Amino acid sequence: MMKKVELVAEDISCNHCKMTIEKGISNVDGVSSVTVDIDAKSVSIDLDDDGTSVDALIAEMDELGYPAKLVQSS
Ligand SMILES: [Cu+2]
Repeated sequence: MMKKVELVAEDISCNHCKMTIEKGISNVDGVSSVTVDIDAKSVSIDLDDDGTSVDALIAEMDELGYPAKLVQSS
């Protein structure tokens, strides 16, 4: 089952942030794709594994230096 998660992180400000987050989150188990929208400060994540929790994604965002909140998951 595919699952989508959208996070928002207020500290996203530039292309460096985008690249750091896209690289870091794509390394989390179960993540099939991740796209950062700099203007919206959003992180859109496609999961191919229901076992990957939103908490794990938010923990990785913390590790990367971008505290994040859940917008929605489906
Ligand atoms: Cu930046």
